Amino acid sequence: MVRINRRGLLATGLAAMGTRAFGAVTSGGERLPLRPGEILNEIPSDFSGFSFETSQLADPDYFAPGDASFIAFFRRLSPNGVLRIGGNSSEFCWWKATPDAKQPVVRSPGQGRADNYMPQNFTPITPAAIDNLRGFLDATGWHCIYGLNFGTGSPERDAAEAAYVAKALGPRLLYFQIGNEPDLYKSPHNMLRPAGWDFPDYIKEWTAIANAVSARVPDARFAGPDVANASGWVVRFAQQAPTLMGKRLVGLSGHYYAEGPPESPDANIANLLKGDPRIAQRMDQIMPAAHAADLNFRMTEGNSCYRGGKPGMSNAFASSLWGGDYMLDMAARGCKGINFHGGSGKRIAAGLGGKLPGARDEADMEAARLGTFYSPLAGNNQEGYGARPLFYGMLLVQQFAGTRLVANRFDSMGANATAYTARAGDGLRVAIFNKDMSRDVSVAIDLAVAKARRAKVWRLQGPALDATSGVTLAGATIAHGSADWQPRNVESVAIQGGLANLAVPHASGALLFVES
Ligand code: BDP
Repeated sequence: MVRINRRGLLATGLAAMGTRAFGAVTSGGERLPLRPGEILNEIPSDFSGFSFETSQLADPDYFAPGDASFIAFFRRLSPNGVLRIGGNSSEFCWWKATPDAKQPVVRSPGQGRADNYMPQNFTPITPAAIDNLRGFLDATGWHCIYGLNFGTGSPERDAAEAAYVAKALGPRLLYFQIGNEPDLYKSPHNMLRPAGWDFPDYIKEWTAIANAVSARVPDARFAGPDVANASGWVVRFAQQAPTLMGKRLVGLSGHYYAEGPPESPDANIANLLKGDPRIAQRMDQIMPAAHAADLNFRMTEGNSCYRGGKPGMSNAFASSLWGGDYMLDMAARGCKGINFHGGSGKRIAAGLGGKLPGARDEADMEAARLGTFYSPLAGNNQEGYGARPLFYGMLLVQQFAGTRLVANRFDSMGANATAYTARAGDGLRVAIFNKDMSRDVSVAIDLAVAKARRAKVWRLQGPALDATSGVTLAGATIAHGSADWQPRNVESVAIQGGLANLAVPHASGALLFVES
C-alpha cells in the first residue's frame, strides 16, 4: 500500500529517497521542480466516468448494446470507466417489475411548490432497461454504480429492484448507492424529509434499506452517502457505516458543483477558472476519515454549474480547462474517481421539477435537447453523439489512468496556472492548465531526476474560453458519431541540461509525455 500524502505536505525521508529540491529558473520563466518520490495517489484505471439520471432508463433503449455511437464515445474516453446512475430522478423512479405492476402511492410535500427542484413525477424502470444496460456495459467495458430510491422508496421495493439489477448486471455492477444528496432532503428545494431530520435519522433509514437489499442480494455491496455538500456527513458515514454493514461497505462518495445557480451573474467563466477553496476544505475533512476506514472516496456526481449548467460556460472551452484541472486536483487530494453528470436536457429538466433555468433562448433549448449544458456528451441514438468541450479535458486526464501522481513544487509566479506530475512506467506525464485569461506562462520543467531523453506534447486548445465548438486535443477534434480521434499535432520538446521549457499560452492546456 502506497502512503498517500496530502498535497503540499512534504513526505518525511524525502532526502533519503534521493530527491532534492530542483531550483531551475529560466529568465522570467515559471518553475516546475518535481518530487517524484512523494506519491500523492495511484490513479486507478477506472478513474474517469459519467453520471446519468436514473430516469434516462425510462427509455429502455437509452443504454443499449446496439447504440454504436454512444458506445464509441464511452470507449473513446476509457476502456474501463464507471457509469453512475442516480441523481434527483432516482428519488422518484419506481421498479415496475411486471407490466401490470402499480405505481406506489407516495405523498411528497414538495409537490406544486415553485421553489422545489425535485421531479415530483414518477418514472417507471423496467427489467428491459436493466437487461439493455448490461449489454451496453459489456459493449463499452464499463462498470456501473446503481442508485436506489431512498426519498420515496421502501426497503421492500428497493430490495426487489436491487435483486434484479444485481442479477442482470452481474460483475458489471460495482455497488449500490441508496439516496441522492440526502444532506439536502430537509431543504425547501427538496423536501423529501421534514425540517429537523438529520444524519442520525438518515443512517437509521439507510441501514434498514441496505439490510433489506442484503437479504435479497447476498453479495450486495454499498457506497455512500452521495451527499451534495456536507463533508461532515461523509466523515460520519465513514465512521458508522462500516460498523453497521461490515465488508459490504466498499466506498465513500460525494458530489461537487462548482458554480450555480445559472441565473446568478457570479456563475461565470472567470469565477469558474479561479478555483474553489471548498474543494480543499472538503477533501481535508474527508480523506483522513477515508484512510481511517480504509475506504476510497469517489466524486460520483458533479459539474461546472448546478441546475443543468450554464450555456456559454458549462458547454464552452472554459469547461475543458476547468474539468481537467478539477479532476487532477481531486486526484492529487486522494480521490479515486470522478463522474461528470450529464444526459438529455429533457431528463435533467424533469429531474429539476421541469426547470432548466440556464436556457435563455431557442438555441439554448436546442443545445439542451442534445445534452444539458454541462453534459460531456451531446446527442441521442437517432442523431448520433458528439463530444462537448468538457469531454476533451476528460480525455486529457485519461492519459493519467494507471499512473502514480507525484508531488511537484510548481511556482506559477502569480499566474492562474496549475501543474500535475505523474510517474507512468519509466516515464513521466506533466499536465499544465493555464487557466489565466491573459498571462502566458513559460515553464521550466526539471526532468533531471527522470533522466529524460525525449518529450512530446499534446495541446488542449479552443478558439476562446466561451467558444462552444472548435476545441482540440493534440490538434484534433473528436469526430461526431464515430468518436474517431487521433493526435494530429505532436510537438517535440527539447530537453537541455535536464530542463524542458514549455510555453503554455493563456487559456490553454498542455500534456507532456516524457520518456526516460
Ligand atoms: C444535483 C442532482 C441532479 C441535478 C443536478 C443539477 O443530483 O439530479 O441534475 O444537481 O442541479 O443536485 O444540475
